[in-house]
Amino acid sequence: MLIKNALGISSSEITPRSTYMRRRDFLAALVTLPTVSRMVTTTDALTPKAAVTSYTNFYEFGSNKGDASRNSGAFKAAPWNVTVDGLCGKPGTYALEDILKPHPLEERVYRMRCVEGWSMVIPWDGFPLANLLKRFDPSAKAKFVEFTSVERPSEMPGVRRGILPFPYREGLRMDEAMHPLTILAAGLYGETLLTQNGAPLRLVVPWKYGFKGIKSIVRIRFVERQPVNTWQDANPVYYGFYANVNPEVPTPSYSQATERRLGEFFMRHTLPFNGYGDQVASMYAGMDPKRLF
Ligand SMILES: Nc1nc2c(c(=O)[nH]1)N[C@H]1C(S)=C(S)[C@@H](COP(=O)(O)O)O[C@H]1N2
Ligand SMILES: [Mo]
Repeated sequence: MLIKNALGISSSEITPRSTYMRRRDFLAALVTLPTVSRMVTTTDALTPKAAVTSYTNFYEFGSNKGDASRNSGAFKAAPWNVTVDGLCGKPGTYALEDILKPHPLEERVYRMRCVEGWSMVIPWDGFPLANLLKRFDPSAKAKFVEFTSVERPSEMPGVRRGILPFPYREGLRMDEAMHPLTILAAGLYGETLLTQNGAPLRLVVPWKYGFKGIKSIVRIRFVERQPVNTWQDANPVYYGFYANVNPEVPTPSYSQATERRLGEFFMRHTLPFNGYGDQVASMYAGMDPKRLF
């Protein structure tokens, strides 16, 4: 019997079956991912995998860092469908395998910065969002892209308690969505995503605060108007739409000038656009920097 994961990769092709079966008891469908290229955007050391997979924000499972790894036993990331619709010529609902098939995974080592003041360096396995969006033939009227996370009360204790206005939603302006640094990730550290990191498919936008990186995506919609993202909906004083990392603009609860890299003792200075300014700043020319948050 071949056991295939959501990506259609047979694990028994990669590891000896006995090892796989043993591992499977503990890790459900964690599977090694083949990647075709590597883009490293920082000389900073990688954050250890144990930290990346345990220090997470995923409010559908609770508001504490360990909640999504502890409280997600009932969550099923397969089978999985993604709907792409709105202002485009070819809307449709596709199985995850068909979403991923035309897009070979690349390793992208990105700095990540949460608005709470911590940061990480993560080797993602993903592909440019632009490549996916183009397949759906977005119309000229589409100015923004809206993303929606799965909402399953029976599998998600944070959803049952209504700790945020779910389903979790996010948005990007079309040029941000099409930017070559913007990826959809299906894995990290060479393995399929664990639930807590947004299995089976999540957004990664390295010049923005972490909350833009919406997890467990089920819908991508082309829209004309700027969408309302969940954190802005919950608390517009703290959270904006653009959420570009900006050390000059403090939020009511955190100065954004410095950050603590997980695993390090000393604080680091936060860089404008999280250090990606040379690649992305031109998209915001002429805009009020206050609005960038
Ligand atoms: N659906 C969903 N996506 C989400 C969140 C969430 O609560 N729900 N939290 C966001 C926040 S605040 C951060 S910092 C990143 C964290 O991603 P990581 O846990 O994989 O590092 O996920 C983002 N995506
Ligand atoms: Mo965050």
